[in-house]
Amino acid sequence: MASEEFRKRQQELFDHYEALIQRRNVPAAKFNGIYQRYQYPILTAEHAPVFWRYDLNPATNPYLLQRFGINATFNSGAMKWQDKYVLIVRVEGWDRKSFFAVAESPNGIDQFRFWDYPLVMPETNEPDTNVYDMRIVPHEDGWVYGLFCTERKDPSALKTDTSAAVAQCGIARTKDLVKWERLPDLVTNSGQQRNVVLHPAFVNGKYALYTRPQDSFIETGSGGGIGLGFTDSMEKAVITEEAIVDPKVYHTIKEVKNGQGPAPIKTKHGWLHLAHGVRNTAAGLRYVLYLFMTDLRDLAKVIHLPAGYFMAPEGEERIGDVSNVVFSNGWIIDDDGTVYIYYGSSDTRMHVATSTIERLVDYCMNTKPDGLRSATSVQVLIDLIEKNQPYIGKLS
Ligand code: M1P
Repeated sequence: MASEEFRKRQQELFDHYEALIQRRNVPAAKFNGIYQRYQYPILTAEHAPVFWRYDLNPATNPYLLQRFGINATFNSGAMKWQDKYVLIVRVEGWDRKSFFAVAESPNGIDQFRFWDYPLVMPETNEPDTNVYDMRIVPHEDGWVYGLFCTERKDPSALKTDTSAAVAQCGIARTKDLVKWERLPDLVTNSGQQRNVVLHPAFVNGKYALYTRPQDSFIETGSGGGIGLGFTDSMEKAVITEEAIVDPKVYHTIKEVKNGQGPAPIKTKHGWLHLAHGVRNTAAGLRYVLYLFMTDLRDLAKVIHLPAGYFMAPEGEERIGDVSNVVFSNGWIIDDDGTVYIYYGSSDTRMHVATSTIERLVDYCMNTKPDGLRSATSVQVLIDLIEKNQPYIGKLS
């Protein structure tokens, strides 16, 4: 029999949870014309159902203690599924293990509610220590693929080194987002892979994958850049050659490393890509998002690459478990051209920003590329000021 206090606290937990889920999101005050941020994060650790976190039986949990702690909900794959906006969320427990769980919303900007059970991801013969950052892609072959990072302890690490890991690309597929078939991990020539993304269409009868070859777990070393490779099959995916499509570049937002975000969107002007770029600072790594476009006929050819970042961490986004990070591995495009950009901030929570295909393509095609020197940036600014002379101080 539950105590009065137990019942009261239980009621508070349910009320708090329901109020959080029902809270309507509102556009943030600031708007840069490119995309609209929203005031509230769409998912936080507190969005995890009460029945995931508490044993609700007063006989086995008389003090109503939290039994399964959720630390963060971030870096989510995204797709439209049966008219709902669904995220395959990276949920991380207090034990530091990440797993996937589906959250759905009726409108893409608020009321995200987790499905009752987390996703059960089958393992290969080599069990995963940690899985995260799924890119979910409905491919033209009829399957919905989830490509994610699988992390295992580095078998060649010294005994004293208890943090060295090997990251590789795990692959699974589904028809209903509930039952997943695990396929063998991607095989490439690179010792480590993260941020591998399946292109949604066949290319010359092959599956195309964006990769991110790297030498060690954190450092990309010689392999930095977004690569592109092809495989005949996803049931035994092997990439023998990776062409670097978008390299890391000195003194840019992707000086240290970069990685493809979600699968690119096809537009009439080219494939639209969202990616993250990383640079180093005295305060540690800084992760920002950027956009670029590739040729419709030649996926390896970058045709538009605006200078700098498209989105950088702001306000509370700047702070979390790994501060100064925005990271995206999911976006949804609606039939009316609205784009929902889902991004995680500082490895802690999820947000949405909205835009349209027209605005994002305009941004890509009409923002100057990086001239790679201060002087070239100054010239771009002067050109704009001069172009603006007839309009300064007047409303158009
Ligand atoms: O902690 C920041 C990000 O670090 C990794 O990204 P990358 O492979 O580009 O360094 C990922 O672990 C990502 O999940 C994380 O947000």
